[in-house]
Amino acid sequence: MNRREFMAVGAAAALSPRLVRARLARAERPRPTPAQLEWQRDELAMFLHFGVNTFTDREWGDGKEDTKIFNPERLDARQWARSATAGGFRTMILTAKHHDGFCLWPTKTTTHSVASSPWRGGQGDVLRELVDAARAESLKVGVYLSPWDRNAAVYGDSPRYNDFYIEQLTELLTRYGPIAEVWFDGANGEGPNGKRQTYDWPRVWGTVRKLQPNAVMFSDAGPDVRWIGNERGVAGTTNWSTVDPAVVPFPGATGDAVMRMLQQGDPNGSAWRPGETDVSIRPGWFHHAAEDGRVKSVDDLVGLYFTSVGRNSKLLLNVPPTRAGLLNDVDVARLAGMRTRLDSLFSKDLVAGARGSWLTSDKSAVLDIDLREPRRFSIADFREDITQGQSIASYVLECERDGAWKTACEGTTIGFRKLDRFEPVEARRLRLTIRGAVDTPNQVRLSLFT
Ligand code: FUL
Repeated sequence: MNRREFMAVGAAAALSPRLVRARLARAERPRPTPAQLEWQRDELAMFLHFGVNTFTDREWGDGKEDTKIFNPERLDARQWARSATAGGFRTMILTAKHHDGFCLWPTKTTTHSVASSPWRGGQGDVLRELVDAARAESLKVGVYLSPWDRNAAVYGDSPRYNDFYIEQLTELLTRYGPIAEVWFDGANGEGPNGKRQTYDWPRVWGTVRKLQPNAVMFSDAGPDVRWIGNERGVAGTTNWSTVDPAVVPFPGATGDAVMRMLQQGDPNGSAWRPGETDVSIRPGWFHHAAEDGRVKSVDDLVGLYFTSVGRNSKLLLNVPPTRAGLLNDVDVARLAGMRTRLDSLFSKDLVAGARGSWLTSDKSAVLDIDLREPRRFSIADFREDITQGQSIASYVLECERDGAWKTACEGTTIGFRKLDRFEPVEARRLRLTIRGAVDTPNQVRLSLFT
C-alpha cells in the first residue's frame, strides 16, 4: 500500500507515479488504435438514412423501385451539416446504398442510382454534396454500404457479387477523400428460399484497410468498432471495449452469446472493439411524414446520451432527411436542444480545484476527495485513461453525511466515460473506491455536476 497526497489539477484526479510504473510493466492488454481513440472521443455521430425509401414511405425497399421517384428538389447538405454541428456531432454517416440497392452516388457498377433519376438532371451525387458540406463544417464523413442488395442481379452468385461489392466500395473509398467510418450492416431478410450470398469479409476489410487506413470499420464483428446489440440506444451497464472475436465471427451472427458479447464485451477479450450505439430520432430509420409527431424529445435524447456515451459507448443518432432533401425543423430543433441541455449539465465541474488522495494496491484504489465546502450534485462522471486499455471492473462512490459513509452511486465498468445520475446529494467529503480491476487500475478522472 502506498499513500500519496496531491492537489487535483482541474478535474483530474491522477494516479500515483507508482501505479504508472506498474502499468508500464504489466502484461500487454488490448489498447485502442489512434483511429479508435478519436472515434470514441468524438462521442456523437449523425446517421442519415436517405434513398428511395424516403419516397416510397418504406423502411426496406425491395429493389424494384423506379429510379424516377428519387427527386429531393430542395436537397441542401449544408443544412444537414449545420444541424450536425449545432448538435455537437463530429461525423455524418450516409446510407450510400441501403438494402434496395439504389446508389446515392453515380456508380459505374449499376444503373440503379441517382444517375437514372430526375434529380439534378441525372448529374447529382448525394455523397459528393454531403462530403463538401461536411468539409465546410469540419465534420468527418462515414459511409453505409449495405451488403444485402435486393436489386443487384448478381446477388447470390457469391464470387460475382463480391466483385461487384468491392467495386462499389472502391468507388466510395477512392473518390471522396478521407472517410472516417465504414458501416457494414448485418441485416439480411432473405427467407429460406431467398438468394444466399456468402460475403468475403476478409477481402472487404482488407480493401478498406488498404484504401482508407485511418477509417474505422463498424459491424457486429468489427473489426474496429462493434454494434452494441440493439437499436434502442442502450449500451450494457457493464460494457468492456474488449471482445473475444471468436464469439461474433461475422456480421449477422446470432445467439445469446453473440448478443451478450455485443452488449457487454469481455474483460479478457483479445481485441479492442468498442461498442457503437445506433438509434433513430424517430420510430423509423427513414423519414415518414406520418412520424413527424413522434420525434424524440430533448429529454429522450439526453437520456440516450447517458445510456450510450455515458456507458462507454458512442452515440450514432439517425436524423433522416425528408423527401425535400432537408432535415425536418422539429428534428433540427431537438438536436440543438439536446446540445444546449448537455452543455448546461456539464458546464461546472464541482471537483475542479478539490483536494484528493489515493490509497492504492494492485487491483484496487481509493480516492478521497475534499470539496472544501459542501456541494450539491446529482451526476458523477468517471473516465479511465483508455490509452492504457480498460481495467476497472467495479467501483463505488460514497459521500460522508453526518459522520457516516453513504453510497451515492456504484457500478461495474468505467472505460472511456461512465455517467451516473442519482437523487441530488450534498456532501463535502467523498470516497471513490475501485473495488475490482482486471489489472492495475487505470488513471480515473472524476467530475461531479449539479
Ligand atoms: C438495420 C437495417 O435493416 C435498417 O434498415 C437500418 O439501416 C439499421 C441501421 O440497420 O440492420
